[in-house]
Amino acid sequence: MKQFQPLVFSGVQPTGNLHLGNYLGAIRKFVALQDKNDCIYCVVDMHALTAQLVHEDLKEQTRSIAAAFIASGIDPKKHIVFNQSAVPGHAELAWIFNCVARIGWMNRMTQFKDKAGKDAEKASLGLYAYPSLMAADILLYRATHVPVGDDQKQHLELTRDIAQKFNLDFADHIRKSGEGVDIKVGDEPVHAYFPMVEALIDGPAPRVMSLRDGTKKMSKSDPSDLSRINLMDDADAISKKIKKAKTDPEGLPGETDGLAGRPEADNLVGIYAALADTSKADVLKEFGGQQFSAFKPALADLAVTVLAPIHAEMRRLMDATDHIDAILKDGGERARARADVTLKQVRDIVGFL
Ligand code: AQP
Repeated sequence: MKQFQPLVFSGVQPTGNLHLGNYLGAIRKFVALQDKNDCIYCVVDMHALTAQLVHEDLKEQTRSIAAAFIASGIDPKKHIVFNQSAVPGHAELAWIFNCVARIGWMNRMTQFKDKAGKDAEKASLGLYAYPSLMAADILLYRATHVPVGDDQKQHLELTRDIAQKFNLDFADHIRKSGEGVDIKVGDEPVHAYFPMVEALIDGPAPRVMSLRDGTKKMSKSDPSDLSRINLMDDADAISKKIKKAKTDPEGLPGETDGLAGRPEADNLVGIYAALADTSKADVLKEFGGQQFSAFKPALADLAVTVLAPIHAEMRRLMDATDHIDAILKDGGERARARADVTLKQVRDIVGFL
């Protein structure tokens, strides 16, 4: 019986300095998945235009994300690393998905509401349609698994909705094309062209929060640099930011229940657990009962140990522009070859002559 080939796909926007949230929520998972999976990792430069049209240096930012992927350990020979705009199929499939997706679905997207702010009328149409392009990014390769941070969960659900509607609306055409796969959605058998993607959002820090406010996501666009640890921060900056991180007056609890209602403490313990590749419960076994004055230096040391080699390699790669460009060009060609197969079949299914 025909099945979807397992394939991991994910992307990162070249919209500023990568931070610890991007690393723990996404890039580190990309690295872990590459041993046992076929993976495609994309610098989503077309998405970068959605919230801000003109960038100081989008090309340089694009290279820096590719450098971060490689410095973190992604093997661009074994897998594909490329920038989205190198494969025109992303835009073409996104158009078809714009016609599949319903306005009501888009209106529910919380990221649009957050990013558009109070004056949504002035937001770009691109920002509104962002999730449709994201669905196209993933489904252009008929990817089955998507490692992302928790903030992308809703967009992944929308990707499944788009795939499901496409599969049902074009069911007869898919059958005729001979390219469909029999799957089950819940208990329902469906003859699908696009798989139901699975979001990989696990680990102790699926949503890393701001160091200044434990209720806000750590984000590139936060005006306060003290709110995040950037991958390009040196050891001194990392230690300073962790030292200044907001906490509450209590010490660390012995068990995870004691983190409830303490967002800053929960965040720092989660970061430690993720960096040490352990659980929050194990971190609290070690540090429970101690004050933040003892925990913060240990966290800073750990963060520096993990991030310093990545930082150094990123710096080296950022000076080797030709090397990064060659990796992206090669990845773009390989991605395009795969995308063209899907596009040819989708055009046939949709009925384009
Ligand atoms: N705070 C976070 N915790 C865990 N994961 C996160 N990600 C982002 N922030 C966190 C994950 O990083 C991947 C790439 O994100 P992106 O750059 O494509 O978009 P984003 O989610 O919009 O990232 P930022 O940093 O918040 O940027 P701005 O400020 O520009 O909006 C995704 O997998 C995301 O889940």
